[in-house]
Amino acid sequence: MRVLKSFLAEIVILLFVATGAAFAGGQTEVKPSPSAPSGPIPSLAALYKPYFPIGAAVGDQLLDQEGPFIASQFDSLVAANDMKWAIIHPVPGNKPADYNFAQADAIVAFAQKHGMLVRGHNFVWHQQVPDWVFEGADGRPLSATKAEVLARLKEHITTLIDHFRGKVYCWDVVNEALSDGDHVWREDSPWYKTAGTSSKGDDGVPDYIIKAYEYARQADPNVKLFYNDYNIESGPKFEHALQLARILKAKGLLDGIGIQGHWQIQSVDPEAVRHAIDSFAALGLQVQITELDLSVYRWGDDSSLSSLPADREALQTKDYGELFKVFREEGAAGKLTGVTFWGVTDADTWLNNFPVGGRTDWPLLFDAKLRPKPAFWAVAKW
Ligand code: 9MR
Repeated sequence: MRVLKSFLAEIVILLFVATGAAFAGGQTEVKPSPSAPSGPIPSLAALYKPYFPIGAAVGDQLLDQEGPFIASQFDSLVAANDMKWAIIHPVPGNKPADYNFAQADAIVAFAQKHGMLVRGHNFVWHQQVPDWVFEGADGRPLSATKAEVLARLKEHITTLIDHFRGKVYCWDVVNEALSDGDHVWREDSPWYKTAGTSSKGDDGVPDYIIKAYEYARQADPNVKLFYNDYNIESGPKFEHALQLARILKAKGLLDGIGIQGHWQIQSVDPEAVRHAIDSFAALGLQVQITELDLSVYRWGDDSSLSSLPADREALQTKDYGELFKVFREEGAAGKLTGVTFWGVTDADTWLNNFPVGGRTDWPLLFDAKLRPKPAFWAVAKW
């Protein structure tokens, strides 16, 4: 029976791949799908208006280069890097000169001009945070007291929320604080090392996490506060995220969960994603997909392709189509309130440098020349 099942499954895959190859129009070259109408392409933002905003992670340079295209396809933006601590607050202090708002302000101004939403990303992360945040008076790494670290955190969060008040509607307050391994918390984070102990009554949640949400709530009770992480749709990390969400929600400190959505073709499970969205929504939280991309390499595969093979493109098309079916259903049910792609085209994806430096990947809906890929049509036509 099992043999028959796997034989049948193989036939289905072969059929799909064959159709996909025809669909993609050849071995390596990417052509519009036969179902793609000629002429201007539809706007994803317009198509998805009844469901949720469609966002993209950008930098100010990308907006300079591709502004009109981005404004035509998306109705929400997030700064891929420009609101992160290392960029926006590179040196100690709280004078205007200690902050670098220029790039982030350019993104916000663009969004306002085009009537787009802006997500804020992020206050607390173990990456892209300067060493000075954790240095004590002696200047040694990680020698700051917990009180010093928390005071800096409060100043930073309050300044950013004040600066972007009314312009940024939600913030990823804490990003990726959960461990990928057996432990619950990411213990090698400088935040955990300096301010990771937990106060009585906080259910073991590290103080820096609780405090970050408290400072943000105090600074603006109207801005929506998110916890954002990857791989939280299944496995132990899902359970840990659910528990953290429950605790923060019970304290009145959390409004939403960001499931990042850095997935790979063939291994993403849309039904697991649906289950995770349902589970977080059942806590009374909004849920967003915040950093969507679908690598054409399986996790752990460090080979390098020089062009996108038709079979992988077909699988990517299928996965995007299935994911967005779930997204529309969850959006219509009021549970999913946003989907943001981590980049605009395959030319500007972070995956061209990760996990293999310099390797080309094709994880997004538009190719390097801004042409819609078959995956675009799987998302745009249903
Ligand atoms: O896209 C960002 C890339 O340009 C930076 O080099 C990188 C630094 O680690 O961060 C990328 O964005 C990350 C996001 O802020 C949080 N989730 C994972 C994203 C990809 O690394």
